[in-house]
Order: sequence, then C-alpha cells, then structure tokens
Amino acid sequence: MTRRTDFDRHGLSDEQLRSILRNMLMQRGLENRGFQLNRQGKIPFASASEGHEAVQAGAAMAFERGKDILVPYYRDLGLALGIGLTPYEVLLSLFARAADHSGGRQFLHHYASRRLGVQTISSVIAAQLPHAVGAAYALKLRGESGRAVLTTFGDGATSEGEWHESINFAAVHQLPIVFLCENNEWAISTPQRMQMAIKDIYRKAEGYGIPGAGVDGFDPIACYAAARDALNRARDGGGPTLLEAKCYRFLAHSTDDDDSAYRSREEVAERRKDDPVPKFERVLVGAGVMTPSAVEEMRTSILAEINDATDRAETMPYPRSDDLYAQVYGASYNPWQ
Ligand SMILES: Cc1ncc(C[n+]2csc(CCOP(=O)(O)OP(=O)(O)O)c2C)c(N)n1
Ligand SMILES: [Mg+2]
Repeated sequence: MTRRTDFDRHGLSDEQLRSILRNMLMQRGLENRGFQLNRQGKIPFASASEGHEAVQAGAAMAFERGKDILVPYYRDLGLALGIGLTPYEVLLSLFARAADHSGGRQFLHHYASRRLGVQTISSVIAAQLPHAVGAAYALKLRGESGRAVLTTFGDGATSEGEWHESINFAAVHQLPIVFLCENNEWAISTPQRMQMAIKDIYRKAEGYGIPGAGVDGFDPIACYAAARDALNRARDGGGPTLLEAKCYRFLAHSTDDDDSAYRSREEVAERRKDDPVPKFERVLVGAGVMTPSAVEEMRTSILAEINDATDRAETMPYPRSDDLYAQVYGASYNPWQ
C-alpha cells in the first residue's frame, strides 16, 4: 500500500494502529447499545464516554497485559476493551447477569477482571486512588520491577482529598504508578473553571515533586506515547507521573442526566468538530494504513459482534437471591440468620 501522508506513529505497527481504531469504534458502538437498551427499558443505566475514545484506546496500547494493573474509573470502557475485556463481558455487566465477573452484583459499567488485572471500580469519586497506590506499594515492597499500576480519574476527582493524599504518598515512596486524568472539562454540571483556578491539571504534579505532562486527548497516538513513557518510567523504578489528557464529554454524564440544563448545544456542536473517532479514521486512511472500504468492513463486523454479544448476554440468567451474601462474608454466614 502506498503511503500518502506521513505522520508520527511512535513505533506503532499498522496492526496496532488498526487495533486502536477498532477499539475506538467498538467503544462508541457499545456505548450506543447501552443507551439504546436503557431507552428500551431493558437496563436501568448506561454511561457515556464519547469523546474519551482516543485517550483510552491509546493508553490501553501502552498497558502490558499479564504484568500491569489497571485501576480505572467508571468512564473507562475503552481502557477495559483495549486490554482485553470482551463485548460479551461488557454486555453481561450492562444486563447485570449472574455470569458477570461480579456475579451481576456490581453497578453497571463497573467492570473488573482478575484475568486481565483490572480492579473493580468504585462509584465514589477518587476512592480508587488509595487502592491503586496500595497496589503500587505492594509491587515495590515485593521488589517486582517491570510492573506498574495505571489509574484513571476525571478532572472533578482532582478536588478530592483522597486524590491529593494518594499522589503525595506515591511521590514520597516513589511508587510504580501512573495517574492519568481524563479531563473532559465537566464534572457532571460543574465546569472546570468552577472546580479549580488553574487551566492545566498536570501542573499540580509540581506540588508533589513528580513529573507531569499534558497531552491532546483527541489524539490516540500522542496518548499512547505519553502513557508508554510514563509507564516505562514507573516500571524502571523512576516513580510516579501525573498525565492529563484533554478531551471532552460529548454526551450527557449518563442516561440519568440532561446536559442541556447546564451547557449550550452550541458548545457541544463546536467541540464535536474535533471528534477523535472520524479524525483518526481520516489519519489512517490518509496515511494509507486503511482504505475507506476496510474501515466500513470494520464497522460492520463490530456491529455484528455487538449484536451477537447483546443477544447472548440477554438470555443469561440473573443472579439468585439466595446467594446474595456469597463472596461478601466468609463461609456460609448469612447476616439475617
Ligand atoms: C465522593 C463523591 N462525590 C460525588 C459523587 C457524585 N458524582 C458522580 S460522578 C461526579 C462527577 C465527577 O466528575 P469527573 O471527576 O470530572 O469525572 P467525569 O464523570 O467527568 O468523567 C460526581 C460529582 C460521587 N460519586 N462521589
Ligand atoms: Mg470530568
């Protein structure tokens, strides 16, 4: 295939670049399915990470499966997919079926996987950070070099006490961890300017004595490179990094939110012009990594996979009431007995 446009691929192969696009399209497709199922009354809730595809698909490409630990937050569908969670597992979570990793007991969209090294997600903002730092501390205490923790959170989370305590502890102990902020400019209805008096969240790193870097969160390759460098530093004993990927949340906070109550349609339409998904498609087609028809085929195969996963997950049984306390208390203790 002839190369038409040159671009900095930061060492990524054609296959890896196509895999990043596939992740981004899958993320968007699965999310759309979540909203559809919610509007059909089949699931009570779905969340929205449209606008976060590039940062998540890029960062996931830097994660080393079988070695690193991911401690994500609730908007990280693309990270989970990128490190190996299947659409079927996502749908089992959305339908809250017994075969889900949590037995159908976790909040929807709160994925976890022992197999992939993904810790379960907390809905409580920033509560995952002490857990992530604890995991990084364990890696250090055990002398396990070559492994790192990747943890993520939103802009709003950086106002929580746990955020500051966690970064400070990780800095003092030089832990193998990367703090990745997905700054989408909003914390539900609170815009960034009402959340903090600075523009660049990564500059907060300076206050803790660790490196900080900002990256274009609409550019998956830039996000990959930033995450790779920070993870490599952590794996090699170089300590923590604070990364900030600047992106945007195109949809409402979740299916329970009406974002037109707090931001104008004009603002959203303006930011849509930079939508990272069609933009990355254009990059790959322009560089000759994919043809337009190959992108169409990818889209078709993704939809077929999502439809199949939806049908299979929907027919699976719900959890049973008599095992409500299984995996919560030791042995066969039932609190009401
Ligand atoms: C401790 C705590 N306070 C408030 C909430 C309610 N809440 C859920 S999501 C959210 C906004 C978080 O915004 P941000 O950290 O920017 O992440 P985003 O949802 O934008 O990705 C809030 C306030 C919560 N879950 N936990
Ligand atoms: Mg936010």
